[in-house]
Amino acid sequence: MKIEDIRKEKTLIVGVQLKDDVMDIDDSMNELEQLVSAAGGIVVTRVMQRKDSIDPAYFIGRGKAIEIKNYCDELNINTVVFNDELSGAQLRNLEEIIDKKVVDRTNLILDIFANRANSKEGKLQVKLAQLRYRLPRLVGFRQYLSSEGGGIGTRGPGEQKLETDRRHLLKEINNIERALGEVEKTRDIKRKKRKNSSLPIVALVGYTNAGKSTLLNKIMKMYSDGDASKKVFANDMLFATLDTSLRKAKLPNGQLFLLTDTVGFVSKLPIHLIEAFKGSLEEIRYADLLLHVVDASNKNLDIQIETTYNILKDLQVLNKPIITVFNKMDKANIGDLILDNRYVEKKIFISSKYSTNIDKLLKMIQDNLSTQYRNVTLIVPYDNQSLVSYLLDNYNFEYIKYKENGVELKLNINIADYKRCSMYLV
Ligand SMILES: Nc1nc2c(ncn2[C@@H]2O[C@H](COP(=O)(O)OP(=O)(O)OP(=O)(O)O)[C@@H](O)[C@H]2O)c(=O)[nH]1
Ligand SMILES: [Mg+2]
Repeated sequence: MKIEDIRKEKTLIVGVQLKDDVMDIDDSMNELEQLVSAAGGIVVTRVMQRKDSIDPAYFIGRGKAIEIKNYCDELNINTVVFNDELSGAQLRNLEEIIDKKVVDRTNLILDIFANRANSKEGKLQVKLAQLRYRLPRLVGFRQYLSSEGGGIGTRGPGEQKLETDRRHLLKEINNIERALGEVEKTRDIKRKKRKNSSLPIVALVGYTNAGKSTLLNKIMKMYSDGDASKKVFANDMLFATLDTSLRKAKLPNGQLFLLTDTVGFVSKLPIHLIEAFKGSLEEIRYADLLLHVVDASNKNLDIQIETTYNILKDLQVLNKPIITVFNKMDKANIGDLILDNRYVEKKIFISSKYSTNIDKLLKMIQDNLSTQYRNVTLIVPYDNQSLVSYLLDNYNFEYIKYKENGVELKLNINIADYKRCSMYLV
């Protein structure tokens, strides 16, 4: 163990492999270990069990639970993390036998989100998800919320004040829902403004750690329209990005577009979180094109692709054009990739880190957006200054000439604006 690891919360992780599980248990437990580390813990040991079905009372077998208790005592571990969501009864029964803090996968993910949320909206969304998760589990939680332990699974905005009383919880859920409604109104206004500016929106989506934020930063570095210094946070940890961010960039043909980064997905993403984040994930709904970023070096990429698609389906955005962007090709072998995946249609292989094929990707974005754009020459009369300034704000021009009868402009214009300007076409 490294010195900086000594202060980290020591955990034991538990996983069950059922017959029809698609993901190999070792890979699944590796991912859980990364999640624990994202929550600030360290995994001391893992316990796995193959089973035909889940035990309704203990999730694992009762004997296994006793075994876990013994490990914890021997290795001085205070936190046990399960790779699945547990019911209130299971939580309570397990805590009784193991006599340590028991955290399930859902609570672990909620905990990471609670730590990472930055914006007011993000914090509210996570808190709402936490309260909804805790509501049917009040009994299981009372024990360690009131203990001094704290740590993984107990964090969150205002957790000290978190009353375990049901009625109080319901009231709080209500308040947060109302506050979120207010925030959403402001976002709607922002979105309307954005829609009015009618720049096409390209959204980065995909599994956590696929490289979405790295790609956004790279595109901004190479194709930004103006300030390229506003980097988004990218890091080798799960859920580095929680807040949606939006940047303006420029296609090779000069056309401006908006690029948005979104929260990454993970398998078994808690339903409460998807629900709570639907608001900000809605940004994806307004996109004209989705870039599905895939970590090509991950051997479970087909499961990751499937997970992403299931969430996109949930968000009802599968009708949009999608380009599958196989990222991290510097670490992957093209021959190993599953290219006939039924979800993959348009595809490109890139490395965000080493800037490989970013230019080709931009060309591809351009081609996929351009069906909605036309190359035109306009002469706008001088008495329609507002249209001229609107066009100046939102487009790049091949040229601008000031003529006797008005301003002559050559540009790629979107269909909506094309209609608006049709009387000025040359
Ligand atoms: N080798 C290699 N590493 C990459 C590449 N692109 C990104 N990475 C690394 O992958 C890790 C995750 O990158 P992020 O950009 O934070 O991933 P993300 O998809 O935004 O992740 P979340 O925000 O957690 O959803 C970082 O350590 C990056 O440096 C690449 O092309 N090659
Ligand atoms: Mg990110």
